[in-house]
Amino acid sequence: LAVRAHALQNGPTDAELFEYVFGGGNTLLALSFVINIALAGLTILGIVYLGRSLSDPRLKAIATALMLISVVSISSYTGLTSGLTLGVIEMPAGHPAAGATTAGESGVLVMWGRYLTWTFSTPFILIVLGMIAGSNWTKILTTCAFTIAMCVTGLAAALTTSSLVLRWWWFVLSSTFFLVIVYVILVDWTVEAERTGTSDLFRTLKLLTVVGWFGYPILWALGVEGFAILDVATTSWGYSILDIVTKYVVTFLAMFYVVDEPESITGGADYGASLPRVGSSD
Ligand code: RET
Repeated sequence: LAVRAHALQNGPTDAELFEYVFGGGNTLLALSFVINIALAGLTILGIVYLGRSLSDPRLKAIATALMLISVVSISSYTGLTSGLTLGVIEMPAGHPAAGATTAGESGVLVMWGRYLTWTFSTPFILIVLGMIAGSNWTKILTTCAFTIAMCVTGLAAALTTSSLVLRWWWFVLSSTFFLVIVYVILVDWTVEAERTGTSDLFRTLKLLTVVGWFGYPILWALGVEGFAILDVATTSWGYSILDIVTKYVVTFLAMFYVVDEPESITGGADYGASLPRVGSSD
């Protein structure tokens, strides 16, 4: 990491990268960052407004986890916008983008801040899904650990310049961790949501999450990090649009449900609810 940090320091500075993105000619790339700052900000305000009268601690925990997704996101996109979490790296021999130049330096633009910050945002998405399904903390924390492993190895895949084979080996490792998460969502949590009585909401969130999350490795493979079929601006828009679906759309769907049908999410006394279940006498 120290070597990597050194290499990134010897590349263009954050000020040079900011100038490259916002100095004209890269408007599309710039917009893909700024739009998400706006959407994350609006989502935070939306949660504050919708959740203003929540009283149950379990529902408050879900709303807080939802808010943290956008808190991480607004910080992530601020990092990309400022150029701080962008870098220019030279791809290894044999990579389709080997020999490319960006902002006067040899190499391609990597948005490494994206992979870094997913490490902090994706666990909150899984906490929300697991809590809505009424799962236990062993399974929830297992998925959190695997998403952290997935994102860190994804970061390694993006930043490895020593060998093309190792870049793709990191990709395989990351994808394996991803499949663990998909398994828990599709198998365990689907059954648990039925038992909890939240399967109507869970089915929608599951679809958006599983389909949306598969978009990320596909985009990685098609983008500049992988086969370099898509250019950087298109790749960035791809990630930004996936983020809109997997974060803000998921957040508002969950938030409306939490507010409209609180009793089905608290799941009753078995799940530590402090709200009495509607129609129950205890
Ligand atoms: C990478 C590349 C390596 C292989 C795999 C990946 C998966 C990334 C995913 C990211 C999800 C991000 C979300 C962010 C929202 O804040 C790292 C692209 C499997 C699934 C949902």
